[in-house]
Amino acid sequence: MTLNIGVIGTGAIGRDHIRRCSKVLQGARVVAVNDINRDNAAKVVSDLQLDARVYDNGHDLIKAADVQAVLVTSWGPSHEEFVLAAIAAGKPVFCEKPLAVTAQGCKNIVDAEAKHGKRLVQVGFMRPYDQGYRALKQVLTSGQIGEPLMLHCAHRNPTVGEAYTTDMAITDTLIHEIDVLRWLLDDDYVSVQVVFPRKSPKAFPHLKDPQIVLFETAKGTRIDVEIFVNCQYGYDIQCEVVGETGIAKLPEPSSVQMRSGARLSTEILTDWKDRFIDAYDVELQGFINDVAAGKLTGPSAWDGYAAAVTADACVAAQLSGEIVPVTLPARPAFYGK
Ligand code: NAD
Ligand code: NAI
Ligand code: ISE
Repeated sequence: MTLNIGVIGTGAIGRDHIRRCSKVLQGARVVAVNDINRDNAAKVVSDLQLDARVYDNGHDLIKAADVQAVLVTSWGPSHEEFVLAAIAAGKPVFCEKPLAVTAQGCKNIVDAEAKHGKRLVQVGFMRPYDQGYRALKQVLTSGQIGEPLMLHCAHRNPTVGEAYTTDMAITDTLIHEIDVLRWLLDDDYVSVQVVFPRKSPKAFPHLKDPQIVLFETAKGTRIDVEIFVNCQYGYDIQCEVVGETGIAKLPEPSSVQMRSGARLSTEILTDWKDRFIDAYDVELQGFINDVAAGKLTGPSAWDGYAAAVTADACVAAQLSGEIVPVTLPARPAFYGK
């Protein structure tokens, strides 16, 4: 069976996901595309030589009879509306992070999905599909370094555009760590504080960059995450776990070591598309397979909600400078353990 997919949002990641659904993955094809900028959508169809119809709005695409599943890759503030419409149409939907830009928006989705009675939503949190994070989790669960006591993490982008604002460091960037560290540690956050170091002159005047986010978890683990989105030198994701008896570090992406010009060097990637390319393939193939099997198993709307509750607390902590509690309601039975 081939799954007919409709894609809303044909920007950077929308185009990349369309490419992988059309050229890399098995069991799916893109039959419909939409973007608020129609030329963007039409260009993807011609560039990739797709047999796909361009829709003038996302809601018509969702309702189209030949669209069996929906990919939402438009910008964050539009996600909630499209995911709710897909649920109303009873169609499985893969939504890029964030599921919605506020916790209330995610709660609306969780409530609609529960009312529908069956999981229809997968959120594009791809890091738990990354081989490096999986290997790190394996080390932690094997007990080789004892219980985790502290984590030192960094999320660095070379540059960001002028539209990127201080709160997006949380809702767009840190949201990946918020999700993956909860999964890695099998723990929940209880409080957060944000501190602002000296500002980089490379950032636009309205943006506070870098930032340091300090979490405490229910088990008492302390986490510091540096977010630095104008670091200039590369796309760099770091995660070091300090345990009772040792230290475990996220592996670097593999790269050829060079001796040249009196230097020993390895390459650092510069684009998020390359850093997690395999993880994106695995997460989306998982979605396609799960839709065919009739049961979604990837990151759920509840995971999207849990991340958004934490993100709301982080944004409040940015504004107040105080330590802000993170309070997550108990997970409903609908979403499993
Ligand atoms: P982008 O700005 O390049 O592309 C977004 C596209 O969506 C644009 O073409 C825009 O015109 C379109 N769009 C916006 N609102 C729309 C609407 N209401 N209906 C239809 N189209 C709409 O952004 P991007 O980098 O591709 O990011 C898109 C989403 O993917 C974001 O939510 C982002 O957080 C997420 N993302 C996730 C990852 C990841 O690592 N998982 C990486 C990049 C982006
Ligand atoms: P982008 O800006 O390149 O693309 C966004 C696209 O959405 C644009 O083409 C825009 O025209 C379109 N769009 C916006 N509003 C729309 C609407 N109402 N209807 C239809 N189209 C609309 O952004 P990018 O980088 O592709 O990010 C898109 C989403 O993907 C974001 O939510 C972002 O957070 C997420 N993302 C996820 C990544 C990941 O690693 N999982 C990496 C990068 C982005
Ligand atoms: C982008 O949307 C992503 O998801 C990238 O993974 C992240 O590094 C970047 O900061 C976001 O803007």
